[in-house]
Amino acid sequence: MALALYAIKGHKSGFKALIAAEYSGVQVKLVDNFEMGVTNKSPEYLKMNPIGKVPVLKTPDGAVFESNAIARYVARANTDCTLYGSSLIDYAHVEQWIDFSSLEIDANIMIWLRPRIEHAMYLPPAEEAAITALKRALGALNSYLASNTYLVGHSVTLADIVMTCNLYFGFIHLMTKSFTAEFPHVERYFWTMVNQPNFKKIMGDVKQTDSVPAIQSAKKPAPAKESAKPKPKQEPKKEKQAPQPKAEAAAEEEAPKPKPKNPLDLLPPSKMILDDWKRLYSNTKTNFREVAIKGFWEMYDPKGYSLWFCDYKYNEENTVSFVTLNKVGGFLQRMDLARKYAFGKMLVIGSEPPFKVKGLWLFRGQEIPQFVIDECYDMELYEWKKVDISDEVQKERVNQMIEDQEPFEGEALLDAKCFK
Ligand SMILES: N[C@@H](CCC(=O)N[C@@H](CS)C(=O)NCC(=O)O)C(=O)O
Repeated sequence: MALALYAIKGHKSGFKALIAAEYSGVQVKLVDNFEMGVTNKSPEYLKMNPIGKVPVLKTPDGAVFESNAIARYVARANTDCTLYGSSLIDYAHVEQWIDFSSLEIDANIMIWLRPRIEHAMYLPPAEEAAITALKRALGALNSYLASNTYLVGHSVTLADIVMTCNLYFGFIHLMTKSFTAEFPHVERYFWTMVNQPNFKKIMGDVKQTDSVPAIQSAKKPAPAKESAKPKPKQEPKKEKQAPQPKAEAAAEEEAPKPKPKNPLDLLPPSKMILDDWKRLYSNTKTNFREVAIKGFWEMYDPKGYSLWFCDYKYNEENTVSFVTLNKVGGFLQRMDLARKYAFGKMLVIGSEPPFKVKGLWLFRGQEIPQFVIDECYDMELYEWKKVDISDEVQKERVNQMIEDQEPFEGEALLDAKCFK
């Protein structure tokens, strides 16, 4: 008789046991009528797993909880199965990689992911530390995989199953191609594994994410007091719950709704054509002050547009240069929705950590557009101050930010990014 697995469909935790079962030939069946939040809160379920989490495996000898323990049980339930290698040292190495993938990879991925697919608290320093630790682990894994096809020996073991399932959530939700490109052996390993027939049967076609989902949590750090304080709002969700197999997810998609007009399109026309400014900015290669900056002020329409300085509130956390640059890069990516209505410059300042992040933004209208505040969660990580263009000092600061003047406020620039 098949062992009963209480698990969320399409979730990596259940995949571990199901893939192990494909290799070991042990019969495991998902409990059909399992309902998250109901079944796992029932008294019978709590007898099997007192914390009420999933998955749980029901066996004739008793229930097992914790997804790795369940996968171990399924691997060992067939004594002829080679998922543990063939020697004591193989066995130790399988356990070593299971622990590594759980503690160094999965734990960090979940810190990064939970505020984005659940309503877990979003703490920028915790996320930054998790991404740094994840990159360190992926770097180590990458070095190992440069000269090894599998984690242990010359065939798939339980270590590969658990590692691949843990990487799976990273690949499908968070780690875009630009993130994983730094770890080519991990990429090669992951795609080789998910294309093994026993993996594919359970996981289906795996597609790497091309964006990082927005924060869902309303429990973000409270914004500091300032004049133009964007209000925290619940973010649009990329996913509402644990990932489901593609077909199911597609079936649940709503019919497209007609797109409402952006209120900024209803403003009185402006003499300033944003694209003309962006073109002038991009095409000016020399004599920037005389050509681009002068041109900017000639074009600038203070009735139709407003200028804003932004200042990152958590500069003391910017201790790792690439993490800081990625953070700013992510912000600009998420601003994509405002391309028709905005131009921005973001400076990463300082020659050593902690780096300061400051920016200048030009927005259509007199306020920071509400849809930007609503949809780009980064907005509340910055203090925003409207530029007073009657103040020559502020105007000169605008010029310096547009032209990436170095030193800027007495410091070297680590990088300057433009949103146009
Ligand atoms: N370490 C556990 C984690 C299990 C876990 O966090 N399960 C989540 C679903 S992915 C859950 O049951 N959450 C419900 C809850 O926290 O009450 C494992 O690997 O099995």
